[in-house]
This record gives sequence, structure tokens and C-alpha cells, in this order.
Amino acid sequence: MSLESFLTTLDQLERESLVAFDAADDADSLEEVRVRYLGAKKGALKDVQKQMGSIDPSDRKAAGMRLNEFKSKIQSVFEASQDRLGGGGEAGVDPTFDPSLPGIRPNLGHIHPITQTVNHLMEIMGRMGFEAAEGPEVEDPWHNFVALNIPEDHPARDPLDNFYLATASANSDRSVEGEQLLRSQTSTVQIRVMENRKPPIRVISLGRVYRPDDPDATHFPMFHQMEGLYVDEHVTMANLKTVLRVFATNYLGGDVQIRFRPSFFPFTEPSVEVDFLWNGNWIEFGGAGMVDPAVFEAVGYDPEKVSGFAFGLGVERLCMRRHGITDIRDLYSGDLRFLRQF
Ligand code: FA5
Repeated sequence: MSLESFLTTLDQLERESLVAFDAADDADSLEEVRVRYLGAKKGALKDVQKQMGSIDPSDRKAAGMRLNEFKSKIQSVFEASQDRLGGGGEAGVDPTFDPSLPGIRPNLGHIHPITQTVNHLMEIMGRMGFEAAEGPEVEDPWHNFVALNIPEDHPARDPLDNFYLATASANSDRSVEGEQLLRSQTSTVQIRVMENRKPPIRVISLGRVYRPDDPDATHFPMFHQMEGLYVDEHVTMANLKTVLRVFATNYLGGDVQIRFRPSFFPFTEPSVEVDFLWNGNWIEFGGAGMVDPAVFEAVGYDPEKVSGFAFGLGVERLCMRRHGITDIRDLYSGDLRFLRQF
């Protein structure tokens, strides 16, 4: 075959095939056109490749170049037709692909309900002018007991009621015989703040505390407390009640009922237990009272000049009351089916 008629055949084939690919209007007709021109056994491309053998050897280079150009042209026209018809791959449109199906949702982590509660409480108290303060979870007896007016022989210091650490402390010059323990209350932060600042003081401290309590629906050995401390001149019990009322209304809703019950804490005088009504029962949410003069003396304040109130509320119980959670253990079960609801 002469080079001239080989090139003419290719030109003609190219024109024909472009029209045919362009006319294909579904996956089946596209496949039929593909087989006609690109089919491995009987395709038109295969035929012209065979004719190369009959071309004069001196013309083969020019014929080969044109053949390659033809090949890549119809290959790209075929792929463009696949795209146009929404398919892909060798076999054309994938019949199992359904673009209307919803996508696969990636697993996203989110914030634990107690952390959400801590952030919410901080925001509410922040609006009332209370700034956040922090203290260590590993404490010395001075901050956990002595400065809070809890003397050596007080039952609250019993090793059965506290997590004492086996190691001796080298960190605090005020530790008693080098003892250390996991703090059992956030009242420790009251002392740390007052040791370092002068009144007026308006702080809250939110953090973990530890007690060897048996777990049940409302108790856990590790839980969180929100401590509040307000020290200034002429602070009264009425201020305490107002702050707790405004807080409870904001966090638990306008219909919450709050009750003070006479109680005893070594570091407040008078002291009260703070209860909220929950499913028809009064449930204890925390303790509160006017800062005891002995505490002011321990931190170097003059109890004749300043007065103050303090409170400590259980964060888990607040979270449970707000979200209708009936068992504190669910919060720490690590069960994602539970945690994903918040
Ligand atoms: C105190 O810890 C005092 N420091 C509170 C205080 C602060 C009083 C400032 C006066 C002035 P109490 O031991 O009652 O108080 O604990 C306070 C709250 O922590 C309880 O009312 C309860 O809501 C919560 N709580 C106590 N033990 C547990 C526990 N094992 N699991 C979950 N929450 C607990």
C-alpha cells in the first residue's frame, strides 16, 4: 500500500470515528463505538496497524507517526465521551454508581459533657464578674486541711476518706511531715488565691477532686467541683444567696427551686447545704457559707476588716440535673452511644 492511500484511509477513519463517538448518547452505544474503532481484535485501529506491513520501508516512519497521532486522538475522544456521559473506566459508565446516595460521614470527636458543663459554668459566673483560678490536684495538707481550719485530729483527714500519696513531698515548705494527697475539695484554691492576692476577690475554680467513695448513681471517686469565693468589705449571706440564685436560674432554668439547709463546714460560719429540687426530691448540690475568721487569719487577712462567702458545688450533679442524666457512672463509662448525645 502506498503512503498516500494509507494517510487517506486514516484521515477518513478519523473523521468517521469523531462523528461516531460524538453521536454516542448512552453507555451501550459508546461501548459499541469503542469496540468498532478501538477493539483489540476487530477494531478499525487494529486493521490499519496491520496495513503498516505493506508500506514501503522508507515511508514507514511517516506512516507510524501519523498512526500514533490517530491513536491518541481517538483515545482522547473516547475518554471525553465517557466524561460527557458521566461514566469512567474501561467498561464505560459504572451501573452501581449512584450520585444521589448520601456521603459517608467521617467520625468526628466532640467535647465531653463535663467539659461542656465546665465551660458553660465559667461563662455564667464570668458574666457575674467571677474570674477563673486554678490550683494543683496533688495537694499538701496545709491547703487541703490546715488553712481551711481542719485540725490534725479532724475526721475529714482520715486516710479512709482521702487518697494520700505514698511519696514524701519536697515541693511545699508548708506540708505536714511531707504528706501529699489528691485534693478532696476545690476549697484548696480559696487558700491559694488569698495567699497571693489582697481583697477584693471574686473568683471561681473548676476542677477535679478525689474521694474514696463507692460509686453509685450520684457518687464517683473522681468528680468535679465549682468553688466560688467572694471577699470584700461588708459581704453578707444575702449576697451569697443572690449569686447562687442568679447562677441556678441561668444554668438550670427559671423554674429551679433552691433551698439552704443549716450545716457545718470547718471553713465557713455560718454554713449551709445547697439543695435543688429534682424530680420532686431535694437533692444536695453543694455546700456554702461565710468564710470563717480562722481562714482569714491563716492567709493573713484581718477578719475585722473583710468578710466573704464561699461555695462548692458538684459539677456532675449540675450537668446531670440539666440534661436529665440519672446515673453519674454513665458520664465516665466511655460508652460512645451515651456520650454522642451531648
Ligand atoms: C465540700 O466539698 C465543700 N468544700 C463545699 C464548700 C465550699 C462548703 C465552700 C463551704 C464553702 P461537700 O463534701 O458537701 O462539700 O461536697 C460538695 C458537693 O460535691 C456535694 O454536694 C456533691 O454535689 C458533690 N459531691 C460530693 N461527693 C461526691 C461524689 N463522690 N461524686 C460526685 N459528686 C460528689
